[in-house]
Amino acid sequence: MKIGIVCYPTFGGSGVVATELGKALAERGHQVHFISYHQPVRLDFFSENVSYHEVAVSNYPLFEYSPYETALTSKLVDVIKFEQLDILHVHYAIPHASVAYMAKQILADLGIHIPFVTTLHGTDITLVGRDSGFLPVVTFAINHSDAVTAVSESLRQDTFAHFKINKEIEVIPNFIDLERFSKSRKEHFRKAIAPNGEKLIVHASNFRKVKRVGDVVKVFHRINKKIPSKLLLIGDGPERHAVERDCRDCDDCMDIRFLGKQEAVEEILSVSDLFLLTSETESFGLAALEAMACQVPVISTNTGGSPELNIHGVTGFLSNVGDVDDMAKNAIYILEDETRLLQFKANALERAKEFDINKITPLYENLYERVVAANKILFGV
Ligand code: GMT
Repeated sequence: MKIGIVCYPTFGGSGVVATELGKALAERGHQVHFISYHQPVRLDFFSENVSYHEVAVSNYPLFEYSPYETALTSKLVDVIKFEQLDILHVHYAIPHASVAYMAKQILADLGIHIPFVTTLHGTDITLVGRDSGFLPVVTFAINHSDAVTAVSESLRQDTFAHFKINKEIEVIPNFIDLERFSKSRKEHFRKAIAPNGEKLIVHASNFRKVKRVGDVVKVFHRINKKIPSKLLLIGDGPERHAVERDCRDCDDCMDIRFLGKQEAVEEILSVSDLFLLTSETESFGLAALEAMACQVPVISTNTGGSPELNIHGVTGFLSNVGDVDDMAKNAIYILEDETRLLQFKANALERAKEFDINKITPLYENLYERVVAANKILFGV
């Protein structure tokens, strides 16, 4: 199949999922065309089945806000026409779903009928999409997608709750490449960070408000009082500066390290003992899945799709949003007993295996086949 993938190229979860899916599809023999305004971060290799098409964003002085949607639509029309794509898969509804709809209409005028699949990732529904400034467009674009997927049952329910949706939404969860995300021996790294055998606690995110990174630090203070530990914070984003500044005034400031954006997250996860995900809402929690694949148990909030991944008392624990005392209590329970910690680590890996990329990619392939077949019946092409 010839598949076009539209995504955000940044470190965000939707871009990572889109890129890893495209790579897996290419390995399975499909021709994959990525279309974005920047080369996706994980698209750092050459494959004869992968092409990248960059959208040039105009800086014409009249535009205070560059019309990215128009540029992306034109690029889609051009790539779909020239490369004769069979299907388009857009990740994150805003603005990709409405752009795909527009491109589809332009191409229909030219006698080219391409179907598109929209994957909802989370904040496009739970935060931004619900905003009245976006709602009518997002609703329309979802309803006019040829197929819609959500990354968890919770996100599927949220979409029906917040938008007037008249079509089915399939759940296809996030997935993990277990070859890349596996525990590797990085003891020298662990020794450098935790020279006295301290436990290593880790958090990774884009430091947006929704992640409540301040809670991560609060949970850490409580853990560190009982069990000597170090906290590693991976990633960057709008809240980092404030959180980092607050940490500088803390007694255990020297136990907290801000690592910024990291390519080889799996190497850090490999030496970690516990992952903290304190989000207000998390449609799936890809970062937690990456940790679990590296045998790191998870202390998370119980909102959104987190309970569909993190099994309370088995792979970690779930607490109410903001209940840092409960999170710390659960973290200490896992960390204070070495045998218990090892059991939680093993459980985390077993759970992660259920989201193996080799199990999930065929679900997308199957969806594409159904959508393309239905499109053929509709247009006789
Ligand atoms: O805020 C983020 O984590 C980024 C965001 C995105 O769309 O780039 O992530 C969302 O999509 C991920 C991939 O499907 C999910 O694993 C994350 O849970 C989800 N984030 C939120 O719902 C906050």
